[in-house]
Amino acid sequence: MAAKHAQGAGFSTRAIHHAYDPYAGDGDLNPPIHVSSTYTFPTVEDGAARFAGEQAGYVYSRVGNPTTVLLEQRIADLEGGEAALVTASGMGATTSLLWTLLKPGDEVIADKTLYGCTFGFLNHGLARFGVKITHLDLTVPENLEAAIGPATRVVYFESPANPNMRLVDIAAVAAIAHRHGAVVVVDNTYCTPYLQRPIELGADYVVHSATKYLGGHGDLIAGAIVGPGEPLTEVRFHGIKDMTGAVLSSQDAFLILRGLKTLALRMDRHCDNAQVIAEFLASHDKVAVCHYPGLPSFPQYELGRRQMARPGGMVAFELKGGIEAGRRFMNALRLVTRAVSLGDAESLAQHPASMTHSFYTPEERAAHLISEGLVRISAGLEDAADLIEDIRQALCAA
Ligand code: 7XF
Repeated sequence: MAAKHAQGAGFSTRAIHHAYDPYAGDGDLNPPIHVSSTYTFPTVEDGAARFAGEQAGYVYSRVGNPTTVLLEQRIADLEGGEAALVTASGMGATTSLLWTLLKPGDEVIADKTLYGCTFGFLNHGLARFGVKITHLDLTVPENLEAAIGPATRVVYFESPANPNMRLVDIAAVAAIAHRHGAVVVVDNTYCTPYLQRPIELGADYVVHSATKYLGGHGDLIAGAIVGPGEPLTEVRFHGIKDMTGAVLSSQDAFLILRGLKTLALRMDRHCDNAQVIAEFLASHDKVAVCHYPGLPSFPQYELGRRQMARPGGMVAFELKGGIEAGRRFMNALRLVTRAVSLGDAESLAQHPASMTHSFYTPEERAAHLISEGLVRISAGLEDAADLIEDIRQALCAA
């Protein structure tokens, strides 16, 4: 059966086949989309046994649906984790996990740079419920050793960080966190498991905005959590079922299953295009700095080569003319599309200080290493020559 043949197979084979047997059921090549919110019980005793967890079977789609469960099995396999949960958004993944792991009095140590709404959730959400939030520069793992204490329950970061591309040494940070009894959560949205597998490097949990590369086509909002089986069961029955209700629809789960089939192909093309864009920007005389882990000038180039298979599809840069030049550049773009989000077929450009990271105050952005003039490009799947031509003419206008 294809599902069995996929065991131990390569990444793309598993992304296409893992956990689904096309010869079973009606023989559908594609897994069917299960559209039931609720499931029937042959008898009242069966219903009670399913609620008690004593009988296998579905109960209600807020706790599981065959289409979303297949997606969970596939994502867990690709990330090298024991189990996964899919959620209604990337924020649904982070919030469902942290609401489950934390209690008042606990501390979260997070990197200085985080996606804007994650920063908002920690500092304006969790902090109101008695959780202490500490931001450190985790690009220097020794900073964690100096600050971690008995109340530190979670160490949380993105690598590369959105939007400034700073990398965190996952293995080094995990080793310190584990010595002190804390768990490590890595937001792997920028990389996907094709480029980086944090659990294999020592992280305990991975979260994703599946809205991005995993879905890959800009047509849905979704998230995922990967981690050890038993704690994730608690996240399913507590964090998702009771606290956030951030349940993914089976229709969107199907679209992500479809997206995963081409994940490796797409990621390679995103990386190819990003490398060309980054090299072009880095050599342009209007550009002050270009942040991309595939440039030898990138301060953490060696770390990137060690923990990422390739440098990814995201590029950030600053123009010598600062924020005003950045605005002129963005407004002059014709092919690269002005929009937030990332990981779509279309190349997208956005200005973090006024868009994705506008949830930080200007003072917070300065303290968290997000400069006002930074422009972010998500390299799409178009022809590199057309992207360079557009970026070249927009730089002229800047
Ligand atoms: O809830 P979402 O699916 O939008 O995912 C939240 C999220 C979590 N982690 C990272 C690293 C993310 O980049 C995101 C969403 N970021 C978009 C962006 O940076 O363009 C959101 C547009 S405001």
